[in-house]
Amino acid sequence: EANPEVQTDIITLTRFILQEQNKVGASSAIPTGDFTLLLNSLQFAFKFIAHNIRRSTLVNLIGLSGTANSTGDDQKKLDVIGDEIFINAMKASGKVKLVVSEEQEDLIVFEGDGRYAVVCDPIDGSSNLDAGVSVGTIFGVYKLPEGSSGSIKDVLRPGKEMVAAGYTMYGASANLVLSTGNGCNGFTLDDPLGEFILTHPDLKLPDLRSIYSVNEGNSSLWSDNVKNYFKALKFPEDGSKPYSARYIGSMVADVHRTILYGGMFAYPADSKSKKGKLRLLYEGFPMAYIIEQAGGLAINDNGERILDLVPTEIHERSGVWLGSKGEIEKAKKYLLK
Ligand code: AHM
Ligand code: MG
Repeated sequence: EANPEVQTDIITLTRFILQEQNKVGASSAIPTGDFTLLLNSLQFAFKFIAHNIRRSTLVNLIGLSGTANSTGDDQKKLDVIGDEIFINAMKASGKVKLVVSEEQEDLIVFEGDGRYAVVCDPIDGSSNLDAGVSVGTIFGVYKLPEGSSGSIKDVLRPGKEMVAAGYTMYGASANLVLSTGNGCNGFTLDDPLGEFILTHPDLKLPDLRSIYSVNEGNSSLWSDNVKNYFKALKFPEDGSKPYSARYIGSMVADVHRTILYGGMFAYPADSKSKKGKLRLLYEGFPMAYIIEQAGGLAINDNGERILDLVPTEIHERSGVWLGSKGEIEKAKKYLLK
């Protein structure tokens, strides 16, 4: 008799992607075999980075007791390790022509005939690493235009042209949230099995939720519109309950919570960071893509749709406002006042 406690027919990431491709058919921007291989390399990078983050505390402890190395040094290493793991995995896939990484000043072009461009922040939120707080890898995938042999123009394109985007959050478990433009799905890494398992099919954010997520320490630097919006959440004029504040300081973790619980997340431009802090190409675009696919909205400080923006350089910054549809519509009213 089958044991009812053991699921014997689980949907792994690879199985899920194959199923999706059978649904969409060959007309998809993503040829079946190529994307499966690219995704395999992405999965491998996430597992490898997760593994290094998990053991980093132990490695640091050993280092501290035996050597003079400061923890800061070791943690810096993790940023570099994450970057190297990601780039090597993309190169090894044979399907990627170029990579843009937050950790690399210039784009990296590979030999060979890969037809994809991958943009990434290998370990986002790394200031949180020392405290064991969740961090994540953010990524987006473009298909190279016909005839391109790989140049910067292939990634200076609007985010809506991405064929896939997502992130992996390294928290209590490694959680991958992925979209190939056909909704948004969440997978959890089963460590001993070494597979990402579909645990959150067809993720959708609630349309409204009274949670705001922003670095309020910057509030004296905000524009009046931004100040007024957050003030209205805390001191509602209609006598309704004030909003709850939640801010982790890791974009991936703050966005992940926003997808699961609803609410809004923002990193606006301010008088010190005149263009905002977050990067458009590999932070703003992938997160906006995921949020829209989950039924939410993502705009910049001018109320423009983030996915319509066209970066003029690979490390360009942008104000970011994303989350539940109703909450971002409300924010937009204040931004455009
Ligand atoms: P990083 O790419 O250098 O890690 O910076 C990005 C991070 C985001 O994860 C997070 O939303 C933001 O910076 C937090 O910034 P702050 O410490 O100014 O609130
Ligand atoms: Mg980052």
